[in-house]
Amino acid sequence: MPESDSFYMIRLTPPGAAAIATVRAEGTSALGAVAAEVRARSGKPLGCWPTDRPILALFGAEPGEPVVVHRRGDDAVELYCHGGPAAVARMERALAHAGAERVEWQEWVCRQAASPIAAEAQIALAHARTERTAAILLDQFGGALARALAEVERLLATGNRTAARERIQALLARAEVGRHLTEPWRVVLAGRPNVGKSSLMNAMLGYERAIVHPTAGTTRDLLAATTALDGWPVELTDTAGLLPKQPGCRPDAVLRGGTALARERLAAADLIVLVFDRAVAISAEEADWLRGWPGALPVDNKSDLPAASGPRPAAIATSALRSEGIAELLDHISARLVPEPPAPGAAVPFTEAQRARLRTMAERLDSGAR
Ligand SMILES: Nc1nc2c(ncn2[C@@H]2O[C@H](COP(=O)(O)OP(=O)(O)O)[C@@H](O)[C@H]2O)c(=O)[nH]1
Ligand SMILES: [Mg+2]
Repeated sequence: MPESDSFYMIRLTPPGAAAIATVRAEGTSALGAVAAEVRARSGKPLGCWPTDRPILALFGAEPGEPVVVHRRGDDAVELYCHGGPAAVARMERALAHAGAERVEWQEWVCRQAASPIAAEAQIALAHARTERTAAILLDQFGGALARALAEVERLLATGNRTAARERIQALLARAEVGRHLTEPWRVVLAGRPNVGKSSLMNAMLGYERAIVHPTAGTTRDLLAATTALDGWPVELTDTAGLLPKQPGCRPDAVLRGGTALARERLAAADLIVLVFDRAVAISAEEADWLRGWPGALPVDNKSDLPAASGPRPAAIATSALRSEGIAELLDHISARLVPEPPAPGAAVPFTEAQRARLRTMAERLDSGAR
């Protein structure tokens, strides 16, 4: 913690240009140091400024930079300045010159928070991309996970190992959701060239992210776009297509590179959407992919065309061309990613350390250790 006569500053807004940036100065000498830099039209010293509302003031040497200042008590003050990096840097330089130590916002959050879990939730909230994931993190900030863990400890203390193990299992069942509160789910479109993967990607996103062309091999690289499906953050990746091993098929080096990247991305995917062209019979290679990725979601695209004869897998029918079946496809994807969404207020472990701790507890209980 800082020395008794020192103070520190925290940038509370993320780096980069924005309309307004917030810098907080805190510590016993914070008010004195800021007072030397700011002046209000009333001429009153900062120590006399109200704490229930911000005041428009000027910062620095004449003519001074307009800032909004909110005195937060006797040892904390927040400065809201123009959000451009130069304006923030100038203010921070002046505060550093007056003796401010820089503290990162994460550390400041940890100092302020009621508990370590609340601090972690607040930090994770800064990375939540959707309202739905933010609401789950807010529940954890409000104590949902802390209460569930306290209950596990109470059960263990009273020798109720079976009930404790069940509670831990229920928490671990939400581990995947917890992981994706701050990282998007990765959904990868795969299939032969020309089946309509790029068209489906565009239809799912609602804008033209990928180039669509009748020439096979149009998509030669990975194309990713982040979107939200049913309130869950999802990174959709369109691939170059998996090349059929046909005699006479001579893909160039770029396309081969794109295919290799596609395979890498497929290995790391949370869900593979395997796209077929309904107007073409399923090839032996496609049948192999179906067997090789039993968890993949099969999609029969080009439902506007007559179906080719021959057996086909049970699949969701879509026409990317006519935007048909897209809503059903999106519903199926979100149901696959989150089969059981946590109920409001449910406890969800949201950091790797929390999940690891729960797994260790489960293993110890299973092995009969105390
Ligand atoms: N009739 C029909 N054509 C489609 C459909 N989806 C894509 N196509 C066409 O199929 C060709 C290949 O599409 P594209 O999205 O580039 O396929 P990709 O190689 O799998 O990415 C293009 O000419 C598209 O216009 C569809 O649902 N119906
Ligand atoms: Mg494509």
